[in-house]
Amino acid sequence: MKNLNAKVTIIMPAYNESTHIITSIQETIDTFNQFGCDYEIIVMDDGSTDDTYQKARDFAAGQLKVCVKRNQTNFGKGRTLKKAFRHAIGEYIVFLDADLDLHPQQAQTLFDVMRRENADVVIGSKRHPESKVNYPLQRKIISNGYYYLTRLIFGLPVRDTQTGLKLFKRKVLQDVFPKALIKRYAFDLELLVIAHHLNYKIVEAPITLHFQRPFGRIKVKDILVTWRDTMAIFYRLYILRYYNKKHL
Ligand SMILES: Nc1nc2c(ncn2[C@@H]2O[C@H](COP(=O)(O)OP(=O)(O)OP(=O)(O)O)[C@@H](O)[C@H]2O)c(=O)[nH]1
Ligand SMILES: [Mg+2]
Repeated sequence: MKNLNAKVTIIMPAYNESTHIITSIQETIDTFNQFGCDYEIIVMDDGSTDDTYQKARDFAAGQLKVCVKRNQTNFGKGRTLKKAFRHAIGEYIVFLDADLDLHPQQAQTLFDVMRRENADVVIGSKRHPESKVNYPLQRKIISNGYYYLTRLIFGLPVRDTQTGLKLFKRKVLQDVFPKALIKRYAFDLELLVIAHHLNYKIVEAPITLHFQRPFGRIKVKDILVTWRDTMAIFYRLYILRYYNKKHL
């Protein structure tokens, strides 16, 4: 990372992350200081109902490299990332979940893979053979089901689209975001489907995942809506050819 002579923007979407947010920002600062590259962190509160925003803002007051923004109401992660990207000035953009399931140190692996494989997008993947993951069986089943489904329909060259650590070259997001409709669910998938459709090279990297929440926040309703939104991407890609159209 030391000889990376371009700025990195880390976007951290946060919804009701009061318990983790300060450690999460601090760990990210420490990590990127260690990396020795130029960086900025954008924390984007997504209309949290707890004091995530206040905590982040107070903490960031003394920090030059951290900026905190917020949505007045809850938009969902996808729209939150898109909005944050408008403020980003880095050549490389890292999406990092605020719950610290994935330590920011792992961004190094993503940068290594990007360089080695000359990739445009590198995504952390729970299904990479070298990944160390420890998460509940129920989530594994959901994740497997989703993998086979998306593989079958979209032929994406990846085995896990959902993990909360991703690295993009700036150009990719500039091209992809305007085309994305970003329903609340299936947003990660839509970004990758469009990037793949535009012939950007997407590669997976191994991650180590420490599941912080004893019970994930996913409910049955979420799975059903994700299914619906996934089908909508299918429809737009193959039937409407929506992603081929020019979008401003
Ligand atoms: N659940 C949720 N997360 C959001 C939202 N907006 C932003 N986020 C952030 O998006 C990231 C991923 O959300 P998580 O709820 O951790 O999703 P997950 O990792 O798939 O699920 P968990 O197993 O519960 O951790 C976190 O940093 C959240 O704070 C939202 O509307 N809902
Ligand atoms: Mg999480």
